[in-house]
Amino acid sequence: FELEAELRKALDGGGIELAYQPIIKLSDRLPAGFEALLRWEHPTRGKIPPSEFIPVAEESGLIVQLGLFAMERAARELAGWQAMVEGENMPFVSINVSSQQLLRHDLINDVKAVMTRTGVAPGTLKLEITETMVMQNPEYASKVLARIKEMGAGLSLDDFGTGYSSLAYLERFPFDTIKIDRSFVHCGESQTRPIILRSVIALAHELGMEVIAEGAETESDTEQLRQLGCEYVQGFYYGRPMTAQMVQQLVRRPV
Ligand code: G
Ligand code: G
Ligand code: MN
Ligand code: NA
Repeated sequence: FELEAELRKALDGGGIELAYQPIIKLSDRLPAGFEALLRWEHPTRGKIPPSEFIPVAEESGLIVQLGLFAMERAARELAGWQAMVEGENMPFVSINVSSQQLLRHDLINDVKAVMTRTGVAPGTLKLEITETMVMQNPEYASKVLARIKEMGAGLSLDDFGTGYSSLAYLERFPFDTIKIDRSFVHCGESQTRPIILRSVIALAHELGMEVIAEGAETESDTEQLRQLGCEYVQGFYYGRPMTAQMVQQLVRRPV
């Protein structure tokens, strides 16, 4: 079984889809947007998790094509959902970007082309970028991200709280959103974690950024995050990654 060859085949012939996980606004408990996540259903092997095929895609360079596919598909589906709702309730979609797309490919023109072709509302297509990606070439990354921001795409700093989480990233790059990593969101009995979370959330807000907490799995996680000032959560408590069809139902008839 050659994963790389199979992935290439799937990209040309089908089997790669997107799942969407709702990002809930805590003030009204409605989905404000969705994170698009790649899914691969192999004809004989069944579901292959991203943790298996993303590394293969990155090593082979297929990630560039895969990432473009995901961006185009997500934007197209988003434009369809936006056509069904009122202006102020426009959902957004955020899409994961890999370092090869950011650093070794023409991400600026890809984003511009996708936004033009699909006609998504300004500011509603967001890119998720990790600190590890920008760290590889901060100089270049900051230029690319500034251009992408100017074009009207959103920028989320993904996996915040892992790695170095240098505060310099908040100052140096034009992120409008931080996504607190799920390894950092559950407070349990910890005395210190809520203090750190509250400060990080307040800091982000004072810098004009929004905060999404990832991996909220229970009612009590969610309630605690609300009390700490967090406005958005993404996690199994409110919803697992779902099909585009399910999103359409959700957007049309909010629960
Ligand atoms: O949904 P799940 O937990 O299985 O996703 C695992 C990881 O796969 C995500 O955290 C993300 O880093 C990666 N991933 C999913 N979709 C994409 C994508 O479209 N592009 C890139 N580069 N990574 C993705
Ligand atoms: O790396 P990134 O932040 O893009 O990863 C998002 C991943 O986190 C998705 O694969 C998604 O399936 C997973 N995820 C989302 N919510 C939860 C949750 O509440 N618990 C756990 N364990 N994983 C989650
Ligand atoms: Mn992500
Ligand atoms: Na994350």
